[in-house]
Amino acid sequence: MSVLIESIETLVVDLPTIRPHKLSMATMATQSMVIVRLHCSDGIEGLGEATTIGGLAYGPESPESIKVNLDTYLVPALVGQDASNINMLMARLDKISQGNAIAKSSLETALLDAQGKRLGVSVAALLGGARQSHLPVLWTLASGDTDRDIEEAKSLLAERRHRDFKLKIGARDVDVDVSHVARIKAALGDSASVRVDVNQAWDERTAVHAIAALQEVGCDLIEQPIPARNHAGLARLSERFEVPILADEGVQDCIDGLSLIKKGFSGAFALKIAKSRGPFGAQRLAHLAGAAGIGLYGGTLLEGSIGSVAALHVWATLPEMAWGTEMFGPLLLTDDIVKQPLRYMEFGVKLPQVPGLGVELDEDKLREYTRR
Ligand code: MUC
Ligand code: MG
Repeated sequence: MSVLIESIETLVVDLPTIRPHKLSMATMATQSMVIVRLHCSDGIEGLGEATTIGGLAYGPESPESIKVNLDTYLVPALVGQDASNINMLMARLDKISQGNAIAKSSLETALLDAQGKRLGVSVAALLGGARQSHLPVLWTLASGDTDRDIEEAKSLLAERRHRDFKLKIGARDVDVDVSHVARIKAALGDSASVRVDVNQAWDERTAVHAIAALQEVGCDLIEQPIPARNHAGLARLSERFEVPILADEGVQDCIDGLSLIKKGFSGAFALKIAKSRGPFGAQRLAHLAGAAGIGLYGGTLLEGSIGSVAALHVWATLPEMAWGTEMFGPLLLTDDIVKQPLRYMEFGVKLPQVPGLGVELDEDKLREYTRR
């Protein structure tokens, strides 16, 4: 007998960040996540998360638009359908909606969580099996203050919580940014990897000048220095410099991946389940990158525990990623809406080994932080 999707609830949850998180396009003091609760006729509930950054400053989807699109279009297309055929359900969603990758990712995640619980296996097992149970996790230094960033990094290194650090730059003059990076790298030395994320803030000319200087001060990786759609420019920068270029906003899915590869891009790809409309799309992009010899990085849209653990299940199925992961989102928030937070240790995080995603909602906390 088939199991049907009975209802799907969507909630906007606002959680404060532990400190201001300054990116080139926005400063975050709160993270707003759309939480999906998918109820099936066998009594099983699947959880998913649709999260973006800085309202509309980062991309075309906001938490509010995601919720409206889910409630008005995507959820009605799934209610009453067989919950166990995820490929059919995702094809159904693609037929009625162009794009909306973040919203679709939350639904695919919830379907996988429910199916894993139903079959008694983890989401990683459903996706072919985990090859790793502990994954490295980077931390982003983005307080906006160099001394505070150095202090933060030193204490995280001492705790053995993180040893790779990403610095958010691009909002200030290049010279100011370069000296910020140089001071942090000099303070941490070889004990840490220091990388930057420009979030598209430069044009190609500025990038050429800035990357040369960043390479000089010991920066290990340059993420999305120029606008997302300038694939030819990303390819040129990757050829010009020894320091690798990481495509993030520029590589949402396999179509972008193919375009970059065809143009000769030789850097690395940041995978995000939300960009690729869910775990399966992220896996497909990873396989494309593997075929082209492109290194991988497990990226985040600063999701909370549900979105972060969903991505970890995917990353665990892949060969070890050249640049590790940045699934630190829950640690940037003052509280959590799940009962058992993820376990961060030894410069990484443990993959839960229980059926589904391995997280359970704390109903009191969920009520407390749900937007009314
Ligand atoms: C991004 O563009 O990479 C990931 C970590 C972080 O601090 O911001 C995000 C988004
Ligand atoms: Mg990025």
